[in-house]
Amino acid sequence: MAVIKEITIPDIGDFKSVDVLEILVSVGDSVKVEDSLITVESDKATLDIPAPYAGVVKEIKLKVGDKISKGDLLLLLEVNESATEKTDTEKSVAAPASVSAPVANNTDIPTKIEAPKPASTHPNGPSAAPLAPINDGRFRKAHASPSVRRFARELGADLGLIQGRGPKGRILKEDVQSYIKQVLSRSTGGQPGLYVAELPDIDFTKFGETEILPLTKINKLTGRFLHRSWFYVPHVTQFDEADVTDLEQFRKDLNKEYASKDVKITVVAFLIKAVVSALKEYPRFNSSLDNAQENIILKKYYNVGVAVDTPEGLVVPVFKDVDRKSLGELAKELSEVAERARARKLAPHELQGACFTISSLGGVGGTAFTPIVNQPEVAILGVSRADIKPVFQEGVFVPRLILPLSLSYDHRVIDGAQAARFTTYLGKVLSDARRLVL
Ligand code: CAO
Repeated sequence: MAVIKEITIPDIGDFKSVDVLEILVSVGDSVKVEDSLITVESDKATLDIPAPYAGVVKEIKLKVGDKISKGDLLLLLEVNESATEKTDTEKSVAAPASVSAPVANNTDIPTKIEAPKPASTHPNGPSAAPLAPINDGRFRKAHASPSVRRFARELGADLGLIQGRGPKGRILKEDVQSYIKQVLSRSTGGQPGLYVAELPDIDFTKFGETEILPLTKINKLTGRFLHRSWFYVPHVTQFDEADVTDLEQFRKDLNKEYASKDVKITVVAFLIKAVVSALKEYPRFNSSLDNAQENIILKKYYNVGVAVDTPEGLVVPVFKDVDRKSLGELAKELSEVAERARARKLAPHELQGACFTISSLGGVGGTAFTPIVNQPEVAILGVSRADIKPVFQEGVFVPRLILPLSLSYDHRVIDGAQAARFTTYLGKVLSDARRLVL
């Protein structure tokens, strides 16, 4: 006889109040004992919660993003009563099915999901596109749930080569599928696939003393996003200079006025204003390329990300609707948000929805750099330290404060001439600061 069983979160050891990352079943699905039901993630690892019985999913009581702990109700499962008398094997699955950690030095990596190594060519035969052989180190470091790891192993897909489109860059089952499709389609098109040579595991202690410094969570997440952008976006960087002599004087004057309001007008606040003006003049810079690479999605809102250097690594909070904010409001928000970023107190929504990013290293130094486009945006403005330079004006050299600009852009969306026009325009508005605040 069929009965409805309440399936709760089993004892998952150190995992308390962890995030539900993925729900792996839907209402109406039939599951077998040990099939993965959901994936959760803590700071250290991801793990799948398995089905303790075989049955049909009747109702799901959680959603992605919920925080769960032992005993929380997961779902209602219709099971045959005889199946609820657990066998010895079934009892052993009260604990999570498998755990995987994105951290390279984590020792909890399960051996039970390790499948035999695939051959270096796809099983379809010698004419099929070569799949790069799985590099175990790279595979282990990839951010994916145990079920996706198992799936990738079965297909012989190296997770280390796959770009994740899930939350926090996690690799989803669909990402593995589209990777395989891509490799296969390359073979049918007669084009050679992108074959990345394996990274050798090097024992540096052979050459001298070393120390292991684990990357922070932010380092790892940022690294994945940057790598993805670097991989997909054909980058070009346009360098230019803006004469900010008058802007700097204006900023100093304003700061005298604002001193009593406890707000410091920074260079970055002006840069945000200048960027909005340039995005309005050149709307193609306020766009994204769709994944099919068929259309450009133009945005009619103005959200600007600003890279903030924190002790844990680089974060990019997003300042929303900056076209509607005054210079004073932007300056205040910038200092408040940068402070919270450094204290790791930003909410996820504060890091989303940017149209364009500014990376200012002006407070640190340097003359130019080549920032990586924060994909799906199509351009990023790098700003270096302003310096006094001699500028030839009306027959004489005069000292002017010159701000170096480095605009990296996605060459699939933006042509070189457009980029040069964009930075020329930026230079013009930055040299005429009063127009910016009108
Ligand atoms: N030229 C000359 N001086 C500059 C300048 C520039 N382009 N930009 C800032 N400065 C000055 C400021 O005026 C300030 O001087 P005072 O204290 O005398 O007024 C000083 O440098 C410090 O500025 P700051 O950089 O701390 O503050 P900011 O408001 O200009 O920038 C923020 C804020 C959050 C952008 C910055 O603190 C930061 O984190 N920058 C690093 C971003 C980064 O890491 N990018 C790299 C990403 S790519 O790997």
